[in-house]
Amino acid sequence: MAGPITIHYHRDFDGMVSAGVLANILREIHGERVQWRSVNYDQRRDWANFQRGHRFAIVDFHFHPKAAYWFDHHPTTFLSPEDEAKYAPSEKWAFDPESPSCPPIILAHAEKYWDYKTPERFRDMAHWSNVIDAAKFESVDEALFGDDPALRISRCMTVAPTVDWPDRIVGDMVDLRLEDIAMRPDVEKAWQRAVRNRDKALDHFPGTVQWVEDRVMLYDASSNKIRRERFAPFFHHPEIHYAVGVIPTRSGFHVTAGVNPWNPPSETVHIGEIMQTWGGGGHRAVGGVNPGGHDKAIEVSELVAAIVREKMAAL
Ligand SMILES: [Mn+2]
Repeated sequence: MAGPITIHYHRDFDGMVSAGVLANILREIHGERVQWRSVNYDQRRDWANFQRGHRFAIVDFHFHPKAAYWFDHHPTTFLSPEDEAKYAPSEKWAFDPESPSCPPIILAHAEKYWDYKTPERFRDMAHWSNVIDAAKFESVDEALFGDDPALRISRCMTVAPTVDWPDRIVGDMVDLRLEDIAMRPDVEKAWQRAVRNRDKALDHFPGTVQWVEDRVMLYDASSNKIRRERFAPFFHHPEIHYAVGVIPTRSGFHVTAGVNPWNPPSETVHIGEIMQTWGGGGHRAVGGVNPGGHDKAIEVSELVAAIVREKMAAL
């Protein structure tokens, strides 16, 4: 019998569910001994040598040709044309960039290839993975204030007390329901802290707004002192169609732009294509670019906002 297999997963809600689901499947169907650990973007630097000599699986993260099992839905999954050439759908690998999140890919695959019977709690987790990863919330209020167990656990990730804390959540997801996990005292404590952060971020946001014109907003949240909440623009200004802003990253500044999911215009512009002008990218609805220093990021954000306004006016 081979040694244990390690599942490496993307550290967000659908990534954790993916790890829990695959761990359950490998244990129940394949009789594997399974462990799990999250991956982060820094580990892409020496991707070819990732976990060399070990048996591993990867879920909701970049394709690796040595992965014993691999499942993902990110269109940017292949780090090189060489890697992409090594991929073909198989009994152990599946890729579906159309899937809103990763767990449904794994469950469909296991039912098809391994005669797996998906338990109800995994259907529930897969449903919430789709909602959260594709931001398909019914309203801005649900996105910000929803307290379903899945939304609590997802928001807790913003204040994970230790790097290996998500591993404990995955361990619970293998066997427990979301309701049971959300009731754990450490999850409840993290949730309370995350809620306080959210409320601070919502309070801070109006001070970052530069202007709102023609249903386009420009904001500058580049200060490190400002807490950020992804949907704050649409909470404070539900009438806008687009928000464009600057936020700090670990290595500089990021210009982000996105459509209001709860008030899209009747005809949309392609944000990802606009961002390509400065070397960025993204989808039609949302995109971003890292133009370098602070002043450059501010300049690019102003240009992006102006282009979005122009294109909207021309529709
Ligand atoms: Mn993910």
